[in-house]
Amino acid sequence: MANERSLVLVKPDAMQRGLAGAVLQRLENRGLLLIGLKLMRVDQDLASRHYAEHEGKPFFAALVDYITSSPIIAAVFEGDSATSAIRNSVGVTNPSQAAAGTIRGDFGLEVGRNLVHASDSPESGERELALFFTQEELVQWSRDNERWISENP
Ligand code: IDP
Ligand code: MG
Repeated sequence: MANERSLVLVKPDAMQRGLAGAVLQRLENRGLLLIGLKLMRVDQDLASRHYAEHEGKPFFAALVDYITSSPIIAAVFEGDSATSAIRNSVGVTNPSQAAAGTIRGDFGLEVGRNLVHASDSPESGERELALFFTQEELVQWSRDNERWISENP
């Protein structure tokens, strides 16, 4: 799907460890277009809505505690195949299994401290970004060097 949009969260552990810049830089470096960015706290209500699919699972309470425990950075990236590109850069859910070179594989060890959230489908991306951003907060812009990032900009 052309011009997919994906929600990325720099989770509390990455914030506490001073890794926000490193996380965002890896996605920016790939050529994904940043169209939304904010530093914020996630409250219980937002956490429950964002992670609704995990309600009832054994780790749900710990997950809500984790995501609400410190400020996070919410970001929206746009691009062709943005969802899979970002998920590949993020690595698999459990950092101990994540490939070296991925964010989780390079910076994490445990599933409950896996540094970053990334939408798992274009549909999830649209649902999730609407929880974190208003339409007015998303910035439509284009880069002067787009043709050096995309063959068909
Ligand atoms: P994802 O973040 O790679 O998409 P999901 O399966 O959607 O992974 O799980 C959402 C989040 O819930 C994970 O990123 C992780 O923080 C947490 N989580 C998932 N599975 C476990 C678990 O088995 N124990 C503790 N936390 C978990
Ligand atoms: Mg997920």
